[in-house]
Amino acid sequence: MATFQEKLAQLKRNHEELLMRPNRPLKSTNSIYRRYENPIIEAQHVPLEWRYDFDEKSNPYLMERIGVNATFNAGAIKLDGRYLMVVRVEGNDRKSFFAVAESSNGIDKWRFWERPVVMPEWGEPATNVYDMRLTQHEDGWIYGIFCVERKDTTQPNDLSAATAAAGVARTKDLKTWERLPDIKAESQQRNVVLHPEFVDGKYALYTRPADGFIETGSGGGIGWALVEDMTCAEIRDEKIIDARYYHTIKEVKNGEGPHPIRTDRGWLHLAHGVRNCAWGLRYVLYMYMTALEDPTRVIAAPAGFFMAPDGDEYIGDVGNVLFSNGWIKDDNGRVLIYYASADKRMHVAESSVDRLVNYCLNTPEDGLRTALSVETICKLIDKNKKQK
Ligand code: M1P
Repeated sequence: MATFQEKLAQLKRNHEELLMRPNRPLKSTNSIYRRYENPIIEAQHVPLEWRYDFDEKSNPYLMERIGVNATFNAGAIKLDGRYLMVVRVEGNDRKSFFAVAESSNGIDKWRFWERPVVMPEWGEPATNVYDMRLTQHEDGWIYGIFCVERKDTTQPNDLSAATAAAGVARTKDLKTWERLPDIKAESQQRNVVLHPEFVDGKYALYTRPADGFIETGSGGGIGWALVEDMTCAEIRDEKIIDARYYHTIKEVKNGEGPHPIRTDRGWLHLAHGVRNCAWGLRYVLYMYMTALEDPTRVIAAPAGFFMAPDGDEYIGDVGNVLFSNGWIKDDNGRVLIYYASADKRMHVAESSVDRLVNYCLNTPEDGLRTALSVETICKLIDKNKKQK
């Protein structure tokens, strides 16, 4: 029988093997992006020190003491040549927290830093925090905006009643975080994202107004609001820039993903769209572009989804969900899209600015009626007939 020390050594070897596992690109099925074979961060990547008590006296069976359920919905940033993700780590107790993971190539060998992020509280302590969007703003700070969930005390008898607000923190190194006041808003807010540049001398926010915690209700889609000061931000004049629409992939709700990427042709956006079906809510990723001189003016809106769950990605805690709140543009134009499947684990897909812009500017828009979809296909057939 293996001794405690032998079992511990084996556990550490297995963990190290997982962390060092190389990943390889899959053949692209659409020439827009290519997925990678393995998820890049799973619950098992979380350091053993966070989960196991290594003391034989108190843990003779070498049991896992603090289980981790999922690692998903990560914000991403490239800092001093290092690829970093602020991962949403969810314990078996359903509480999410943030933890930074690092890779030297942005693809594989991701490793969590020694400790999770200790995020200072602001106001009424949150029950849960999640889905951080990172923005290196031209003011010199890196901002993290995330969902702050609290019990809705106005409905004491409904144990599922909650409120969502946008929490804000800023940092220079992802190690020390200064918590700022939550963004004031009339409606519930999730999926709030800070634009990387000043607009008219103000900070610009992508918003997602909602009547309730789950239902967006009268909230019409992805909104936009300008604020003077991130240390006391308030959403006042909010306008919808990317509306949800009947019988589209964003019929029920949508939300901005990571902050948009500046390109020569406009701002490149990644977002998620949600529709309902007999299986429940289906979350897919879609793209759109807005004008450089006016980031609220949509200049391209390719029809349908850009990425939807595939194979094992369907299965997890919340099936039929792809979600992305992080991507990184390299200096050579490579774009690494970090996305989570089924609220469970992180993946990467690779593309480039040129490809994504070409995809956005040349993919037909949604005609919103079946006859127009057929007309669009027929036009393409006719065009192809002329190619000899
Ligand atoms: O379960 C799917 C997603 O649901 C929520 O997203 P949204 O606010 O757009 O509905 C979030 O809880 C998100 O974390 C989760 O992945």
